[in-house]
Amino acid sequence: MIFNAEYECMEGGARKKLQLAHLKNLVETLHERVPFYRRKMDALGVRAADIGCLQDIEKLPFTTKDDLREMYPHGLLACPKDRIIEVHMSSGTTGKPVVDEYTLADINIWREAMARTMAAGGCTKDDIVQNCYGYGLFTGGPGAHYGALAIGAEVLPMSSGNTARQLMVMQDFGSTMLTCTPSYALFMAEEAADAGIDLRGLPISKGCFGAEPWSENMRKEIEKRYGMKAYDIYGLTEIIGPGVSFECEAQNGLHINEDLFFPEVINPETGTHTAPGEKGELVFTTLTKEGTPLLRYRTRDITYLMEEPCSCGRTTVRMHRLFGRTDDMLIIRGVNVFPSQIEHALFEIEGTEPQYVIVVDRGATHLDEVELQVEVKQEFFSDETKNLESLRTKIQNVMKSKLQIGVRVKLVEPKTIERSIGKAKRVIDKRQL
Ligand code: DLL
Repeated sequence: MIFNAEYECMEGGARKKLQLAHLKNLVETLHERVPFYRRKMDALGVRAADIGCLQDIEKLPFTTKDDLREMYPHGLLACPKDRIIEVHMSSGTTGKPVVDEYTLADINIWREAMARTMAAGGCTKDDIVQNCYGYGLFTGGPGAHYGALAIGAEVLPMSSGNTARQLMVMQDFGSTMLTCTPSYALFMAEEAADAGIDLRGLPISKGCFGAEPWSENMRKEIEKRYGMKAYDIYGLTEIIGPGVSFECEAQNGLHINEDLFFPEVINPETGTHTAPGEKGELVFTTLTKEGTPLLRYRTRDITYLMEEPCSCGRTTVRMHRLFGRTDDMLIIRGVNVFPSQIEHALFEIEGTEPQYVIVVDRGATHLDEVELQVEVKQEFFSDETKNLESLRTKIQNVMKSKLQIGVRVKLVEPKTIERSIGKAKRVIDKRQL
C-alpha cells in the first residue's frame, strides 16, 4: 500500500523543485544558527545564494561521524533547546555516541517516514504489529512504534529479548506483522522450533527487518520459517532512525524518502559523485529537520542509486540493498573483503545454517589469518566424518574462488554461535591494527 501518494508518486520535476527550496532554506538556517556549519561554509565561501540547482550541493561541506562526536552532545543543535522533545543515540563501538535531537515537527517527519515504510511492507490499520526492535536510546523500537501508530495499526511494544514471552504473545494475540533485526527474527524462529511452535500456522504474515546487514538467502530463510514476506528497511540515527528507505512489494531496491532526505553517492576517496549505477558511499542531507539537521552526512554505507521507474508506482529513487560499510571492510593480506560477501557465498552452499562468525587474527608469521566458523546441520555430525570433511573443503574452495583469499573453515554444531537479540556481531578482529 502507498501511504502518501502525493509525495511518494510525485512527478520528478516537482520533487526536484521542492528539494531545492528545502535545501536553500537549510543552508540559510545552518549558517545562521549553527556555528560549526557557519565556519565550514565560510571556509569554502559558500552561502544559500550560491545554490541555484541541486547539483550545487557539491559546493557544500560534508559532515562526518567524527564531526558529530566532536560536537557531542548539543553542538549541532539548530533550534532553541526547549523545543527538543525526544533524544536518541547510537553508541557504535568506540568514542562518544552520535546524537539525534528531535522537535515535535521532527517526530512527525519520523512518523510519516515510518508509516510509508511499514505501509510498503503491507501494514494496514487492521494489523497487529509485534515490535521487537529495542526500545530506549536505539531508534528501532520507537521508530516502528510511531509508524504503526500513524497507520492506525495495533502495536505490541515488546522490545527485544525474552524470547519465550515473545512467542507466547505472538500466538495469544495473533500478531500479523513482525518488526525486529533479521538476526533476532531467525533466533526467535529457532526457539519456536525447539518449543514445537509452528510459526507457519500462525497469522504472522509479513515483517520489516533492518538495522544490520542481511543477505537474500537470510531473507529466504526468514520467509520460509515464518511463512511470511520479509522486507528490508534502512535508516540511521543521525538522519532520523529507521524510515530513510524501504522496500516495496517489488523488492528491487529500497525507495528513499527523498522529499525528506536527499541522497548522493560519492567516491569515498575523492568525495566526488560516482557515475550513475556505480557503487560508492551514501551521503544524506536532511531536508526538513529542525533539531539536528545534517548537511551531506557521510554514512559510510556502500550502495548505488537506481533511477529506473519501479513497478509499484512510486517515483522515488531507490538504493540497492547495502553492500557493506566503508569501515567494516576487512583488508586481509591486502585484499578488500566485506563480511557480506562471505555471507553471500556461504549461503549458496547446501548444508550450512545461517549462523557464522569471522575471526581475523595474525598468526606466528604475522600474516592475516581468517577463520570462518559456520554452523552446519546436526546430521553432519552424526554421519561419517568424511561428509563433514568434504563440506569443510567445499566451503574453503568456494571462499578461495569468490574472495581470492584462503580461509580456515571450522564447522560447528547448531546453536554454538552466540545469538543476538539486537544487531548481530559477525566479525571478531583480533589484530592490533
Ligand atoms: O539501525 C536504524 C534502524 C533501526 C534501521 C531499525 C532499520 C531498522 P543505527 O543504530 O544508527 O540506526 O545504525 C545505522 O546500521 O548506517 C547501516 O550501516 C546499518 N543498517 C541499518 N539498516 C540496515 C539495513 C539503525 N537494512 C547503521 N541493511 C547504518 C544493512 C543496515 N545495514
